Amino acid sequence: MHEPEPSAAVPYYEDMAPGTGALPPRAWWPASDARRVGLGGAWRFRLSATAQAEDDSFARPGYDAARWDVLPVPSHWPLQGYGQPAYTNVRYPFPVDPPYVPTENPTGDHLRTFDLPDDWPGGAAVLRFEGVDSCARVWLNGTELGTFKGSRLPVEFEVGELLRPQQNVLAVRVHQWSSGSYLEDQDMWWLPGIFREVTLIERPEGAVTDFFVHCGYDHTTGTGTLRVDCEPGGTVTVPELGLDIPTGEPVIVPVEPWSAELPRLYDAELATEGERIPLRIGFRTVAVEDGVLKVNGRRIAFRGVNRHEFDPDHGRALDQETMRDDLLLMKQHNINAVRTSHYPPHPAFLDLCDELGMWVIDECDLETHGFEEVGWRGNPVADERWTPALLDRAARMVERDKNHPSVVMWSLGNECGTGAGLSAMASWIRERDPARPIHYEGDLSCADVDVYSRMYADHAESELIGRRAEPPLADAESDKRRRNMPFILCEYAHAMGNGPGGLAEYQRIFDTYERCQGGFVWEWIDHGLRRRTADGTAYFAYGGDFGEELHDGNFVCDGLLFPDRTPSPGLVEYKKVIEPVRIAGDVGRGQVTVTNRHDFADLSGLAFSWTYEVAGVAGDSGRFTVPLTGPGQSAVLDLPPMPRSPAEGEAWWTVRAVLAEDTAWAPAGHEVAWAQFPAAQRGPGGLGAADRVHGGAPHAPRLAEGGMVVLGPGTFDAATGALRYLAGAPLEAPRLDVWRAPTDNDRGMPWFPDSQLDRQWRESGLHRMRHRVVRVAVGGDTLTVTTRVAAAAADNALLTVYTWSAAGDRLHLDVAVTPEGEWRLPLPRLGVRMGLCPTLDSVEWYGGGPGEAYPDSRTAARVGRWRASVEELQTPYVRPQENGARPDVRWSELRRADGSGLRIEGAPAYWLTARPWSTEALDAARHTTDLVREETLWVHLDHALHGLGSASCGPLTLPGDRLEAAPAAFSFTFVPLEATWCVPPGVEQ
Ligand code: IPT
Repeated sequence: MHEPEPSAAVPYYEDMAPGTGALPPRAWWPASDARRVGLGGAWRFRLSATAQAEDDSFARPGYDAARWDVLPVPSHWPLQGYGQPAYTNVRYPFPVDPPYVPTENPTGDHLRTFDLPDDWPGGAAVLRFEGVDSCARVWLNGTELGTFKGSRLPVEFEVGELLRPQQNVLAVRVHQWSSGSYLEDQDMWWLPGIFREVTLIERPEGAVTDFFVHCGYDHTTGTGTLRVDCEPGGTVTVPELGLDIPTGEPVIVPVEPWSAELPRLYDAELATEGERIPLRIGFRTVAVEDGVLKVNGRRIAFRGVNRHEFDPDHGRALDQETMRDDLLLMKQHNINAVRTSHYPPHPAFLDLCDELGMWVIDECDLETHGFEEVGWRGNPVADERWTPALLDRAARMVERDKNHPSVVMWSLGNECGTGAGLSAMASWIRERDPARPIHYEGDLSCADVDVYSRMYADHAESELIGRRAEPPLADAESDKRRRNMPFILCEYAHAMGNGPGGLAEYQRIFDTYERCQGGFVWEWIDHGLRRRTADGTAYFAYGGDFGEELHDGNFVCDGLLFPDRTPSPGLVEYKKVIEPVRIAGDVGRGQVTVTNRHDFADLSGLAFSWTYEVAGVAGDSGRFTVPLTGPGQSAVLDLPPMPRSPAEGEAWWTVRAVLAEDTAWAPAGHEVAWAQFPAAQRGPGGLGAADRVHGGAPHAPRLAEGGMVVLGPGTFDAATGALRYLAGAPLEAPRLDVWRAPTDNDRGMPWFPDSQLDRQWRESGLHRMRHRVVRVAVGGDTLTVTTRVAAAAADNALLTVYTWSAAGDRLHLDVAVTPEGEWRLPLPRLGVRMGLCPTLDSVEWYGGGPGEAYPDSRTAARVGRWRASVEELQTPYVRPQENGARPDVRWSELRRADGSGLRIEGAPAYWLTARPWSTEALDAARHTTDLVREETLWVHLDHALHGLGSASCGPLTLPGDRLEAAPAAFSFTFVPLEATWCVPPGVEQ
């Protein structure tokens, strides 16, 4: 696989060839009875600014590195205080001049000595690197072993002859930039270093050189086939199946199959003369049949994510616990598939996928996206001089990962355009492993692949593809082939900032069309790097925070998890949208239909229960007995009779499906799916009798001294009509508000001006609306304030009439909005904003919760009585932006620690947002630490919000979730909960 020595003219780090001196690639196994020595830990380290600043004398035994620094291995040196990380998405951070790299080429010399354990047997041994970014040259005891590239791929060198019992000197020179960098233009931080383990592995006489477990499952007979090819030959035992067979010989036995849902593994052992290797075998067959991707004879549906390896402190140097945490979080959120974007993950991750159950598309460490910037001129995948490097990468991935049942597809790489190099990779892979389909997204002709894969295709196009009715390719043959392929969205629903919106609509398409076999949300986790302000407060840094000359800002923070692995509202929404059980209530019939949307599992692992809630308070509850319900089947369950008359309030059924027993990924009781449906509807806007606090007799407005109008608990400015005091407490009057701190999705795509709502909104002045008081009218029982809300330089406006009335201690506001003139853009929001006293810190509401929701991301919100502090209502998007809305709020109560406060009822129900800083401050902030508590609690009571969409890299907000300017009317009732509900400091009562 590896090429001979590079020509003298080009240094090894610029040679297109993959490297020198390495052993042929082979399978990875986590353990065997051969000895291993981990070489991680404290190494000596020296950083140079260029590749050739230092000679190689440091590699010789006896070199004194006592004055060098100490660096942990594995690590990325820019995250250990040497140089800086840098982020670009598509653009190379150096001139596109392949295969040459800048003279400024940070180069880290790594050095350590080690002794062999006393009982080290001698003989052959290999030195293995799991991942070094991006190019290394290695010496052991002064002898050069070779050079290599391919950052996320392993490499091994034979070292047995060079080892000594003590004081072995291992020297590794790592260059940040190499010819390999042209092949590694993934959208992520540029982070050099020895970032995965270095291990010394004994290779006894007769040890396994390599092995390939071929395992299939025949769903028509219920049998598995097993053949383990091994060099040298040996035996395979599978005690549970009573198997003890020679390698190379196939057997057929009845087995339970492996799937991501039921990850059945059989413990086995491979033994050759010199080595015993524990194996875990999963029987499954992957095939594309009749235009559908099937495993074990059944269509599967990906509910996936793209996973980069990331940790906010360690970059791509992940420990095993973090890998497991990722998978547990995925399983707990109903995710069943991972695309390893855009490189093979740490091999231990795939072991965990086998064990816990996950469909994996294993992607090669290859992306040349930056060539798009130069019209794809010089693209390595279209230049045969690079083909050996591409084949080397394909082989190192396939050989390493070929024994994992979880890996169901190979992916050639990401965003490389098209070229013969990709075809060469595909042919090699097909030949080596015909049992797995091949994926690559970047070639619309699908010449080399088995599935039609796209990224960010919008809903309408995905639906068309689902019908196999997409516009034809020019070449009829290719068109026919492609039209008969399964369709997946290898990236969709860009999870940047607040979003993605529109997940449920995608899921409907996946559930409707057999051809649409799901997709992979972009992406799993925000790659924000943890940094601290001068006073020690932590925040997450993104592109541009390290003085990069070129960067792509916070486009690196587009995950379903925050950098510290806290689930974002987007993940909670995704969990609900992809839940593997659909529960639908039919109150008329008194029944619930439960549909099993698993592909393999029946429902016996789940326990189903109901609760009956009135006005958000849980009443009776009970359990259902669910008959055996296979994948794709439904069961109809009977609801109990309605427990009580729902007269006292709005009544709801909640039906939940939870794990019946502990699993490897969550304890018994973990909620998998749920549904709510109303038992009866009461009162306007869902307000039941019990939800309303009764007022007394109506008040008439009266003029008071100081130019004020008093109406019940409200005191107004007679000239402007603004509410100045409520039950004696001053406030910022509620008034129309249409602005929000634009989300990343509002900002849209730099390359697509139509997607840039933020810019369009600002151009039309929605962030600087002025309120002209047209008329203040006091009459009868009401105070009516008519205003015209408009932006400078614009002639369109929102005519807004506030009508105030009062009864007892209740102050009531009706708002009527009428657009005037031409409104081409959707409104960010439509509601009122008011400023209250900041000590109102505790919020209780009856409505949707517990988390935030927006019009096109609200399936996870359930109706109930929820409670949160103001701080807990904030969602800390890495780049601050609109967040925190709670939907369908019938009433909310904001209270101080002493229990006094304000109750706000809505008719109809409203969106509640409360934050300790203004929209303007949120809009201006770049990092979470820019937000400082103000002396005002800003409360937004919105009648409507514009949806989120996922236009930061994908479809705009769908038409049904756009907030078009249109006449609207909505009401609020304000009820002070104590006479002294909010007294600002220094104000006498
Ligand atoms: C696509 C990339 O494949 C992925 O790595 C990431 O950059 C994602 O977009 C956006 O975050 S490419 C895009 C230009 C469609």
